[in-house]
Amino acid sequence: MTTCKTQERFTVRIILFLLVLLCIVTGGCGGKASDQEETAEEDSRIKVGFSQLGAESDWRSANTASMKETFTPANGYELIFEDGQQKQANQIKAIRTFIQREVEYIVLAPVTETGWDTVLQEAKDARIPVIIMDRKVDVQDDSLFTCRVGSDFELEGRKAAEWLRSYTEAKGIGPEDLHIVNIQGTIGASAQIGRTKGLADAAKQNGWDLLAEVTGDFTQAKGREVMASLLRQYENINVVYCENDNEALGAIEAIEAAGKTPGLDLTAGEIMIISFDGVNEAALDCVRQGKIACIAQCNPEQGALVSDIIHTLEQGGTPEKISYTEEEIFAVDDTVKEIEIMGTVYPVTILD
Ligand code: GYE
Repeated sequence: MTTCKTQERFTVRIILFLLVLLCIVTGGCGGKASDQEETAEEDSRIKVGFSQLGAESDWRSANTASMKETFTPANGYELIFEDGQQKQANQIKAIRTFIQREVEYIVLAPVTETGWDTVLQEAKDARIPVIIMDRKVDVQDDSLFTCRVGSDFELEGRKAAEWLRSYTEAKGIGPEDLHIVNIQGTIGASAQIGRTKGLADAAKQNGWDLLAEVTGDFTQAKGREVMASLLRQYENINVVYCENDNEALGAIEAIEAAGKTPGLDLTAGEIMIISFDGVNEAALDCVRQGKIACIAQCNPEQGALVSDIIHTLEQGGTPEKISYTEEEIFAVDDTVKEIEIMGTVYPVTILD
């Protein structure tokens, strides 16, 4: 059904464009040629509604920028952008507005996984394809969205945990000597669910002491606040697993304010920080300084991938249901050169 509508629109656009072109060539329509060209160009733009979940982190700002840079009039798009400010209700409202405004595609970066069935059914009934970007949606019926572009968050978590396992093993630190706290992302967000699972599974398998899991909401302020309170609660924390870099920057502030040192030398009493994203320059600098030991990259450059999907759909094609972004692992210490997860080897990029 969706494909039919897309083809219809494609044909209408071509006819419109040819008609205007004919008018211009024959001079038959009167008026200025440039006005007609402009109208034709505006009519041929693909109307896209994008519901972004918020602006909580540097990753999010980079992701929004990637979308805005891609979905421009020069690239043949009209973009309607809505910021959900971390609230699912706002995102649902935005989707309903997009439907009313008869956009041709909806792009949704969902704040949490569940609760989307009704509104996505409404979009489907209106025959508007929905592309999920970044986090996942957990819906009863997968045909409620056309496809998803984003990261494999559990894999990111496993990579970070495997780096920690390899590093501490190489340094002769026993698993029972790792006392870890997890500053989680926004609860219920795929990036939180996957990264939390990656660590929890590894802790179980390796016999690590996972002291606490507390949300830091993916923000620097909350990361700082949560870390300060964890330090008061537990004396023996020596690893902090932050589910994004903004939280890590906040955790570093709290650790230093408590007179402790973020670093890689656990035997000297330093506290090791592990994190995700690798977008923020300040966080990458912290890696260079050893204040963050390892970052599992999360790639926010997803605008072009979404645009490719729309082009495929415009031509009547079927995009992959899920496309994952390519992601690296960053560290400064070269003890761990690569890690292996389920038979796949991932090299570690050493920053200098
Ligand atoms: O890691 C974090 C952001 O969903 C991948 O959300 C995204 C995460 C990202 O706030 O910084």
